[in-house]
Amino acid sequence: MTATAEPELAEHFEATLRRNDRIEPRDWMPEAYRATLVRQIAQHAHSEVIGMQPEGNWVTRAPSLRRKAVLLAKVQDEAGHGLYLYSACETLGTSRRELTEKLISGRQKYSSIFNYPTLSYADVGTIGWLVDGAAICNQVPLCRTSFGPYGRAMIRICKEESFHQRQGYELLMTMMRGTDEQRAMVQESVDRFWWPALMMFGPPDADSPNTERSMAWGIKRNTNDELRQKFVDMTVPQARALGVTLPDPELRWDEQRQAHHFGQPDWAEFKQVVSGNGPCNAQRVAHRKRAHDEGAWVREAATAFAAKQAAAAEETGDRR
Ligand code: FAQ
Repeated sequence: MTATAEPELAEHFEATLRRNDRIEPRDWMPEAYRATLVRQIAQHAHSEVIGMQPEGNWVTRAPSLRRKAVLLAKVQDEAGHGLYLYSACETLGTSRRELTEKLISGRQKYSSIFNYPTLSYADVGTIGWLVDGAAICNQVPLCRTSFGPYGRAMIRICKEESFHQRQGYELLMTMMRGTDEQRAMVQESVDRFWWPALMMFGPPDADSPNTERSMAWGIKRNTNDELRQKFVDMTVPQARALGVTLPDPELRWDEQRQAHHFGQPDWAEFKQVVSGNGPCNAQRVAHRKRAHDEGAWVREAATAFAAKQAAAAEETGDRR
């Protein structure tokens, strides 16, 4: 059998992308495509796992049993999303252990949004509404991403994120129907989360080094600015229905573009946060490292149990 030459494999890869078919783990792929996917999927997985912390902060202080049960379920869903995504990375030859080590040693990123503190219970609702809302805008197109395991994981994740978004909106709506103090809590929370939510989509297209190539490979289906615009257009009527003001004096409907005009987030702050200098970066990573260290005995026990079972199965097989 003769080995297929690389130009032929590359042509097969390109033809698959042109047909809008999926690339699967055993298919040949350029190393840079593989590396880009591992970078993006790992960053996404880390975001889901670190993203459990800000809301987890309110589990013990949720105001009712119902709210506590909903919040616990939501936080657990995020852990599940992390696992689907780490598994997608494993199909590319990178283990979850390796990725976790990179996260806790600060060599891999996670979403900037989770470096902001959750100061009031209203933040649970705002995260559901704005953060999960932004996540859905960004992730629905990723269901059509060119790498099969990533796209399939995203389909399931998006279904759950859309439930999360609704629970956040319902929580805020309940608070807005409450007392003046509750309404003020919601507004204060929205004021803090609006700009960081816009930053979740990444730098403006002109400053995004990865977008062009990721779009050509069908990993990303839209640019950062396109998705940010979509999010603003989707959120403005929701804010109106809720009765909150979005803290952007430039925000207005642009009749000509049939889209909202909006101001720019503080990109210098974004750079600080993604370089590890956000308000909670050190705390988030230290917490993740502590949980990882404290779980070492569980991993060791599971490995020893699996080895014992394999040895027992081998022995039974030998006797047959
Ligand atoms: N935060 O060239 P680009 C969630 C980095 S999940 C931190 O534009 P790209 C669910 C970027 O990695 C939220 N870093 O990069 C939930 C790159 O760095 P590098 C996470 C950021 O990849 C809800 C550099 O800047 N979602 O919220 C950020 O083409 C509630 C240059 O940027 C995903 O990960 C940022 N915001 O586009 C959980 C979705 N933006 O590695 C709990 C998948 C950019 O070159 C509670 N990811 N960077 O040094 C994506 O769609 C893309 O990776 C983008 C960035 C759009 C985030």
